Amino acid sequence: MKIIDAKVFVGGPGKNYVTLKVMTDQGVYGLGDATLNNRETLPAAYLKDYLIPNLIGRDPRNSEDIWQYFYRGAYFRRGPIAMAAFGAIDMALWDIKAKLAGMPLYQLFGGKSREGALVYAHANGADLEDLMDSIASYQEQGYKAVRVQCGIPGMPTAGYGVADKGQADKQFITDFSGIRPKEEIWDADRYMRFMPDALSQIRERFGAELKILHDVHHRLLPREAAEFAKSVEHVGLFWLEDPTPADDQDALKFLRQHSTVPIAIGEVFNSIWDCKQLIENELIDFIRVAVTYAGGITHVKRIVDLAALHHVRTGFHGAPSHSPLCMAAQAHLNAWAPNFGIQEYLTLGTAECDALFPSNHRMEQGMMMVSDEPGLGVDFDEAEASRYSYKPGSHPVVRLEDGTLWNY
Ligand code: GCO
Ligand code: MG
Repeated sequence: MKIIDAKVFVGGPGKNYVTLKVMTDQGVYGLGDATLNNRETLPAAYLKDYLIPNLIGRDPRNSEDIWQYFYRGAYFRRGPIAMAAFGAIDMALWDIKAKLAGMPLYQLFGGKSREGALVYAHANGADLEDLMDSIASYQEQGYKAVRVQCGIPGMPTAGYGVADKGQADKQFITDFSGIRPKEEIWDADRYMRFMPDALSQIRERFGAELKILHDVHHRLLPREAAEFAKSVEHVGLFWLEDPTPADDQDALKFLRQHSTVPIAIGEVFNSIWDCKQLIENELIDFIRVAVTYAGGITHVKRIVDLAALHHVRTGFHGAPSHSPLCMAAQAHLNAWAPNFGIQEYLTLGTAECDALFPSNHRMEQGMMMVSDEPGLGVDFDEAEASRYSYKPGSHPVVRLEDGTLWNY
């Protein structure tokens, strides 16, 4: 069996999905995702200029050897662009393998460990009142877990993950007004004064059952993060996400000495080497890698297995920018993983997106139900794809009030 061709498509409804289609001489094809948010053209170029010419002619069933060939063959290790490109090929090859077996992908990992995967939605508000309404609306839709982000009084710009007043139900996607990032202001003192009490009020209003998550988005210093974590312990958070940038993995030891709040880190990591120390030293409780950004199923499954040895559960990244193909790969891992924790979920569900990526993956009462179709269980409509093209966009950058550059 041989790979005879592969094509890359860039575009989508309000996003720049990078979709790889790998064709074989037996008519079976596989789909993979290389959507690196805000840098989408780069994995697409890597795929087209280097990887695809070296993929044609290979046996698609040898997904391990092909992964090693590209990873080791690059000589220069890791990096989000390369790992997203390898990830797309890897996903497509697992899709082919499972289609050949006539089984949904999770069967090749060891079958189902659960019927549905718990997901969390994104509630937000320009102020606490808006945020409370947003949480209530997700609860009404059946969500059992909600990430809560709130505008901070006195802070000149809204803050991470927060929409304008009355706009909380708008999905957060990239700003497509151009390639030059907007700027936001961060003020740790105002945040530290406001957010712990806001979280307490949310717990009081919604009661003990709601799983509450909060994302600091890499903005605190290690000492501030420890103080913050300590001050929200009584809230009983499901997790506190990215309290510090985590480039300095040792810094998390300090936080751990001061608080038992569950910590989730890893959405910006792209290899097992980025999280090995955090996992082995048991400095985190949830690993947040995404199958696309971290080299595909072959590599992420290794991370999940390492995490399982250290009581670290999964909480895969699933921001609005993630393609349904990445979400499907994660749905199959979620169905199997003995150490599954939760899944961030925002992608599926718009009519245009469903038309581009038809699938039977579905949501039921705050749980993601995996498709039983052979393979990843997602198709790609090329005629729909021809309606979309690449749109330049960017994440904001963040500064302190005096102009110092900070972490988005
Ligand atoms: C999350 C993330 C995202 C990122 C985005 C960057 O927890 O979902 O923090 O919102 O900001 O994925 O591309
Ligand atoms: Mg995050």
